[in-house]
Amino acid sequence: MQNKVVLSGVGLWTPPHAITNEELIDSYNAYADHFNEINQAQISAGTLQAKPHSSAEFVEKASGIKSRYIYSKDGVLDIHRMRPIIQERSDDELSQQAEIAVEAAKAALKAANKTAADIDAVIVSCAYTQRSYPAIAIEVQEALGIEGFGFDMLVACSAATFGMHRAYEMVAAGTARAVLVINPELVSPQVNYTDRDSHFIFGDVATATVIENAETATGDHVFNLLSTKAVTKFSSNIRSNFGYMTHATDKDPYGADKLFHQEGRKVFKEVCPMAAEHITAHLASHDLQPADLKRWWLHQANINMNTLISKKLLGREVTKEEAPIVLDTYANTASAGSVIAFALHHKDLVAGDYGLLCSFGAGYSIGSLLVQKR
Ligand code: CO8
Repeated sequence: MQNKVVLSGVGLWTPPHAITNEELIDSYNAYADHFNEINQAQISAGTLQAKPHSSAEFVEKASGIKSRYIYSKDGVLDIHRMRPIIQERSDDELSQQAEIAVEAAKAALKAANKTAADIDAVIVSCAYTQRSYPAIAIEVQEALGIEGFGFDMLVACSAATFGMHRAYEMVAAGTARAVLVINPELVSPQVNYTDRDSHFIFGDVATATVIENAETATGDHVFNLLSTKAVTKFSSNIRSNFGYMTHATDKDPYGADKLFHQEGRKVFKEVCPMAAEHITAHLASHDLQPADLKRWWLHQANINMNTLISKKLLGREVTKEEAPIVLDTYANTASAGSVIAFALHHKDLVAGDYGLLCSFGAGYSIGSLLVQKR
């Protein structure tokens, strides 16, 4: 017999700094002008392409993003640097990623009315970890004083939902009473701020959820976790080649292909139908129709993707109450987008209301959780 599982608390840590489209684009355009000036000879000879200007109007229209939060604003807008400045910490200090993970985790524990003693496992699940080992999750476990075990998981855009899936399975199987799933998405160091196609896409954030046995849940907003569904299909259309092998390949470890890059249009075309099909099948397994859901906490990569997916599902435009958008202020935060949407828009649901968290993107990967307010 499986235990009944609930999502009993969510936490959100928002960085103290923000960069608006206007600030980012002013800096990019100044960088492009400087690049074109110093490379004028090669550009005139046709051996190098001039960098065209980026535009705030394009960014908002193509993505819905108006601003993004960032862990460290220093350096990003400096046209001679174009990347954040983050000081290396000693091995005795809490790492940056663990630090933001702890902030989100504390908020989730508070919301779930839980203490460290109630948690049996910590999963840190995100697009990148700042090192391979020791696991960030184990560092967080230590910082919070949690017994049991912790491990890191990387599933890019679907890291948060897939991490919650693993927590669901542990609690259902009885191998953990409660699991803390944390998504410290410190992605700005991997953004290529000199690339016009992608410099505007990402922001930093940390989110966390408590997944626990229904019998122990005492939080104010508890959601029965009815089921999980996941699918992956290999694609290189969203890719970063950064990794430990660069030490042996004699290639530039910071070359453009080692940072985030994508074929955005292809991603859009291929992922939207996959996500709509996935969601329809997930709901059908519960004899539910899209119209039966009160809320959609969708992945936050692009507003036009969310509009298209929800139109495919419901046959009409969804309202912001039904499918909240947070990417206008947070931008794409890798796997954390649907969790931010949940964190900011779940308290008004009443007992019996259904909702769905769903991520989609790099991998490709799609992950969903069907929940019902208790
Ligand atoms: N400013 C002005 N014009 C521009 C710019 C710009 N910045 N960029 C492109 N253009 C121009 C192009 O040159 C093109 O011009 P032309 O028509 O003359 O050739 C025109 O605008 C249209 O270009 P696109 O076709 O590229 O524009 P789109 O409308 O497709 O919009 C998007 C681009 C916004 C990237 C869109 O395709 C998109 O969002 N696609 C979906 C992408 C997606 O969801 N990706 C997943 C992201 S990955 C993820 O979520 C987590 C991964 C792990 C985290 C990584 C963290 C670092």
